[in-house]
Amino acid sequence: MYTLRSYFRSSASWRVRIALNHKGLAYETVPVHLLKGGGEQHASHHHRLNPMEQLPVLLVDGVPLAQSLAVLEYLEERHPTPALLPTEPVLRARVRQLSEVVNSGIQPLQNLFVMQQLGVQFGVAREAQQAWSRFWIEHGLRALEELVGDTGGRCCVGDAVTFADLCLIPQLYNARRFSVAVDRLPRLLAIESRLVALPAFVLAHPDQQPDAEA
Ligand SMILES: N[C@@H](CCC(=O)N[C@@H](CS)C(=O)NCC(=O)O)C(=O)O
Repeated sequence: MYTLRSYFRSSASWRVRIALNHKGLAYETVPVHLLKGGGEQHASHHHRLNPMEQLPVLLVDGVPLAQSLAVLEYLEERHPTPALLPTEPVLRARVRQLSEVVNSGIQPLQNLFVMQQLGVQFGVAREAQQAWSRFWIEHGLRALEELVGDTGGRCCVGDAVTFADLCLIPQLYNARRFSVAVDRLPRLLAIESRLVALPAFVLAHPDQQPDAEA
């Protein structure tokens, strides 16, 4: 029923992998390499599935769904338990707020295509591209660190796993890849240490994916 077009290090794909695992849903992974041959996401077959030429794409009986948060909302509606959103409306909005800090406030600014275009269109050197990404990751994660001071318990919002946690974990992984000083984010690190022990998160980690590379 479910096929996930994914790349092992894609943070947006990672969010969906955690959700599928958390809800105990079987799925087949179809790896799409984001770098090989200029990026398989730009191939015409993938373009037809997602004209944004991005991952993830979740095929539901062959119907392509993209934009990871829309996919998470679909999974939550179709498979409500175990839930990834609280029931109380303000808390649901909080979860979505925190998720969007990552989804629209960080990830799009540090995405591969943005960095590539900084180089190709504007002649930005590799080190400066990295500094650009690091800046946006630090900016967003510091906001998240403050926010979980109000909303957080064992997880980003309260004590149960929500969409916000699914967004946080891959973004912290990216932060380390860009040499962000994550030790300045103690609340986020404490939440991370609890989440990474959960089976749904363990199985979704890039190292566990069929296309994992050293
Ligand atoms: N808002 C989108 C972001 C999707 C996205 O940027 N995916 C990245 C991987 S995490 C991608 O496919 N990048 C391809 C590229 O930059 O060319 C979502 O949540 O699905």
